[in-house]
Amino acid sequence: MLKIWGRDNSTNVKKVRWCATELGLPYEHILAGGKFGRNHDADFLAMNPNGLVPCLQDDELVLWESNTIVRYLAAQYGQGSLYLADAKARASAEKWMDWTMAFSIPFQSVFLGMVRTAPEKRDMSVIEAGIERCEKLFTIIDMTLAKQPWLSGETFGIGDIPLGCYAYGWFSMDIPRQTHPHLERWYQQLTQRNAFKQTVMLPLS
Ligand SMILES: N[C@@H](CCC(=O)N[C@@H](CS)C(=O)NCC(=O)O)C(=O)O
Repeated sequence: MLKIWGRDNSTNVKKVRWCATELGLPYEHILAGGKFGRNHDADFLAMNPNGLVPCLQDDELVLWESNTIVRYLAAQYGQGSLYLADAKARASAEKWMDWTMAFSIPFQSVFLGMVRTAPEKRDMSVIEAGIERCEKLFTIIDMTLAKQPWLSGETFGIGDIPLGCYAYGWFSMDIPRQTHPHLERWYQQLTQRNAFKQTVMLPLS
C-alpha cells in the first residue's frame, strides 16, 4: 500500500493526499513534520535528505517534492482520469502547478502572519504587501478561468490541485479580499468535491 508521510495541515501534504483521494487510492498516512517530528530522524532522512514533508513510498519508489508526487500519482494511477494523455493539453494544465510556486511566496507571508502569529505580534505591512501581490496574481487566474472551467482545461485535473490548496487558505483567512468572480466560481466547485472536503478543508493551523 502507498505510504504518505506528512502532517495534514501542510499545504504541500494536502496536494498529495487530495490527489490520492481523488484517484480513490488507499494509502497509509504517517503524521510527520511540525509537532509530530520524525522528519529529522535518520530513517526519514534516508528517504528525504531535505527533512521535509510530504514524502511518498510506493513499493521501492521513494519520492519527495509535492508537485512531482502529484504528477507521478496521476501518471501511474490516473490514466483515463486525472492524467491527460495529450502532451499539449497536459503541459497547458501542469504549468499552473509550477506557477503556483510563485504564488506561494506572497501567500506564505499572509498565512504565517494571520494564522501562525499572535495578533499583537503581526507585521501588518508585510501581510498587506502579501495580500496585494496575491490579488495581482489572482487577476491572472480570474482571466484564465473566464475562458475555461478549470485550470486543467475542460475537466478538473492536477493543474487545479496546488492552487486549490492555497485557495482554501486564502478564502478561510480573516482578510480583506477583492472580488474575482471566475476564481470564486472555481473555488466553490472545488468545495463540492468530496476529496477536497476530506483532505484540504481542515482547520487552518
Ligand atoms: N518543495 C517542497 C517543499 C516541502 C516543504 O517545505 N514542506 C514543509 C511543510 S509544507 C516542511 O516539511 N516543513 C518542515 C516541517 O513540517 O517540520 C514540496 O513541494 O514538497
